[in-house]
Amino acid sequence: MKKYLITGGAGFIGSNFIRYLFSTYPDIRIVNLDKLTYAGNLDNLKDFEHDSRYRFVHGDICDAGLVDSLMPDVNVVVNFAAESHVDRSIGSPDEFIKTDIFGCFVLLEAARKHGVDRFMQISTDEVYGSIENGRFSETDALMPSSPYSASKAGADRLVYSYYVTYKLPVVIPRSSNNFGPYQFPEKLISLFITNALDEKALPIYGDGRNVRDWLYVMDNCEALDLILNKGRDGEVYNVGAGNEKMNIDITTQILRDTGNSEALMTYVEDRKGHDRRYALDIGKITSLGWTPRHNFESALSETVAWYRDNRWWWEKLKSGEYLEYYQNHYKRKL
Ligand code: NAD
Ligand code: TDX
Repeated sequence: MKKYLITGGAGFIGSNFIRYLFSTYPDIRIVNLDKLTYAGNLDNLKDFEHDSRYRFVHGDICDAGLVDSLMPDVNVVVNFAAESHVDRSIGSPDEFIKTDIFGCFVLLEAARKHGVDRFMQISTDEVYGSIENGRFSETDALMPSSPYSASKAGADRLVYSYYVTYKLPVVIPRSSNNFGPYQFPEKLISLFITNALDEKALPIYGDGRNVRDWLYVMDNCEALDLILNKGRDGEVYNVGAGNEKMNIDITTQILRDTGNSEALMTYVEDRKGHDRRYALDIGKITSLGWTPRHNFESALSETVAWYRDNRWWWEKLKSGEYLEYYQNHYKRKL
């Protein structure tokens, strides 16, 4: 039986992945280790709270004793735990270095000591840096440009080194920008949808023409599961959907779907070191048997509908520390 240690499972992608696993494989066990930072939220998995197949452990992946005590009971490790927001990494990088690099090291050491069948490190397309034309393939050089992406690149290569040096059976997916339900309202799509539903300004950085390849979180979950089961030891897999969109195009659809006018579009100071474009060659994962199944425009509309129907989930998140962060970062009131 597969017994997973999923770290960061109370966050956006981790919680969607746990939900996906339980609905796809009823006979599994999952231990979810999460520190519950501002981004971790037990509401994301409320329906599994009393499920005997599921155990939540409140703790830090940097805590070697705790991690070591969990490892004997699992045979698959999936590391989602990270500080994940580029803007926060520009303001205060410390936690990014601790969690994203050192935390990953702690997990690797315990996995090596106890032996696991699979160790999947959730990496990101941002490790390649920005690309004006063309697409990055898995063998391209890493040129990360924010403290966030640099810490993810460090972990990505550290994981690879455990394959080469210790033969730990690792796989490393590098996914593009995810969107969907349960995303903390600080990322472009979740922030803009929730602001638009409240008829608040949508703060667009710079000229709004930066490009990201948007991937619906459920498509990503299917890709991650395939990589976990069919990926070759030591290999990296790009995961993207080919949905290259400028930020202003996304903004326009969100305004349309929420019945708002373009008057909410507000141009603000650009992000420091703002990567212009991310684009991935996905030939490798496609030949493993995956293609994204969701159409971008309809998945975005469904996502807007989810946030409209689930105000209980996000309204309380946009208070307290969040308001302080928002005000300092955007230099404006929400
Ligand atoms: P998120 O910020 O929503 O969730 C991160 C989770 O990790 C939270 O539940 C948080 O409490 C937990 N966490 C943070 N520090 C921890 C620690 N020290 N110990 C234990 N738990 C800790 O992030 P997300 O958007 O779901 O991203 C998940 C992973 O996927 C990250 O590794 C991120 O780098 C990667 N990724 C994200 C995207 C994206 O578009 N969101 C794209 C590619 C890769
Ligand atoms: O308020 C905003 N205004 C704005 O114009 C925010 C939050 C973002 N943006 C722009 C910046 C980017 O060009 O939107 C684009 C997307 O920004 P984010 O949602 O912050 O995502 P990004 O910086 O691309 O990083 C994301 O994708 C890769 C995730 O946060 C990472 O965790 C993942 O690795």
